[in-house]
Amino acid sequence: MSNIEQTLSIIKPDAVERNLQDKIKSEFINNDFEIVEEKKIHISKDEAEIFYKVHESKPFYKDLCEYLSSGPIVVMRLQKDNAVLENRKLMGATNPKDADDGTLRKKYGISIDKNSVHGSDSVENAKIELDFFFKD
Ligand code: IDP
Ligand code: MG
Repeated sequence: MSNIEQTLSIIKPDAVERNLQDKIKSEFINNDFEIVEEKKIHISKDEAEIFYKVHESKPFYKDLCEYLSSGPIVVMRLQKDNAVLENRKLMGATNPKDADDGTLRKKYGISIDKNSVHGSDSVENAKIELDFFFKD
């Protein structure tokens, strides 16, 4: 049975800065994701703090919010069968050093903070995160 889901993907500032957005977008398309909506934006630190609120208590929270608001990002509404899990698999581990060969973070990530992509971690969070960027 099919289980079509949507999930949020973000191409983070380190990847946009290196002009990797087309390469990363073709990885999604080649892996049968549909890019339903996308936009290139530059969010403020306040917006990043709301987006990453779940990490508020972490020691890296401030740096993380400064980083996500440090330059343009590309946000995408991705759709596929089991999109949330499939995107997490394609992204690879949080730390590019630990990511499997062939994953986006292994191929493009620089470090644990500059790891090139974000992906929602559950169907519930995907809804919240998609609403945050694509209110319609
Ligand atoms: P995820 O992006 O793989 O879901 P999370 O644990 O949700 O990982 O963390 C969100 C983001 O915070 C990561 O993508 C990474 O950029 C950053 N981050 C996570 N852990 C650390 C850390 O220990 N030091 C610095 N940055 C971190
Ligand atoms: Mg996460």
